[in-house]
Amino acid sequence: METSRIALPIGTALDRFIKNNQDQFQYASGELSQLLRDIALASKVVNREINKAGLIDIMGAMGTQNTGGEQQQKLDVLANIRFTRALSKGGEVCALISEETESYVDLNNEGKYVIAIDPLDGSSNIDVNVSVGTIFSVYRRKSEIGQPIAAPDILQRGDEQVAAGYILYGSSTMLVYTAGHGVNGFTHEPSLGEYVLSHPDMTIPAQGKIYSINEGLSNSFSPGVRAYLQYCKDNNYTARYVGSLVADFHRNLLKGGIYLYPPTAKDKNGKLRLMYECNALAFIAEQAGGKATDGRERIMAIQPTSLHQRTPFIVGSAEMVERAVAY
Ligand code: FDP
Repeated sequence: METSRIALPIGTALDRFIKNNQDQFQYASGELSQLLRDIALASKVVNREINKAGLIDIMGAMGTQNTGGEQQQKLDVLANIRFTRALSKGGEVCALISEETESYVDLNNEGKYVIAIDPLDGSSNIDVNVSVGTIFSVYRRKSEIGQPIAAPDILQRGDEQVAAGYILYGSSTMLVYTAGHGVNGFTHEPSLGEYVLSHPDMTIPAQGKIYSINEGLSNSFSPGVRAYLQYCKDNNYTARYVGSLVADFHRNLLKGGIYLYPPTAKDKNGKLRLMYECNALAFIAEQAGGKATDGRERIMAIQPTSLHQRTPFIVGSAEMVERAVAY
């Protein structure tokens, strides 16, 4: 009898995959792969906490606000602590930009990398057992190692990312990342506590039938956005909107579709953050064959001028994004 019939292979674990593909990392010297492993480990801890939400007292608001003036949830704060701790202990990161902290966190002058992270995205979905995510971008520092970090280390364009990814805490937990050589997805195997390669070489269909947008805000969309939404309806597209960016992005990546968060009356520049939400997803989208724009230029070409800058965001299947921009 074939051995694989009595003992199914578990596949390639994330650690093994990273080691086998070490040469795909720019400036491969081991630190970047260690950093990814640190993120993966912290995400497993966060995953464990999220799974217990409802049983222990970690749901609900902290009573504090984040940089955007939004209510911080206990799990937001917890996730921020977990990722900050993991990344500061590793020693590879010199600075950390997070949705949860006003300024960047200065970690270790010897570190080679700068991380921008939204530790827990979609926080309004935490209390109701709907998918949430973590989004991260990795940049190489520009200043000399050993020196204090400076503005050019922090305010880098998306095009300068050396790796980016997200973790989706959904019906299963997945980690999806790119280091600039395609996109690979790993599913968390809870009994082993390992991420296992489940979605090698992910590509997004050039055209899909799904559009994702908070249409409740449509009264304040521009005529162009409204016309595009009408086009979607006229062509029998299907509307899908979880309200958790990672979940909406992930679904469209797998099935083909478009996600839009345009300017609104409340958020004149859109709601989403360039540095720790849009850039990472734009990098993944482009690596998978899709597109990401603010309606005028590629997301990754935008030069950030502040840490918590917002941007309109249109991302997904290439042909759908092109059409939306034409409107
Ligand atoms: P949330 O406010 O719940 O954290 O980035 C924030 C975000 O969620 C995204 O995850 C989500 O796609 C979007 O905001 C939802 O915004 P709306 O409620 O305005 O649709």
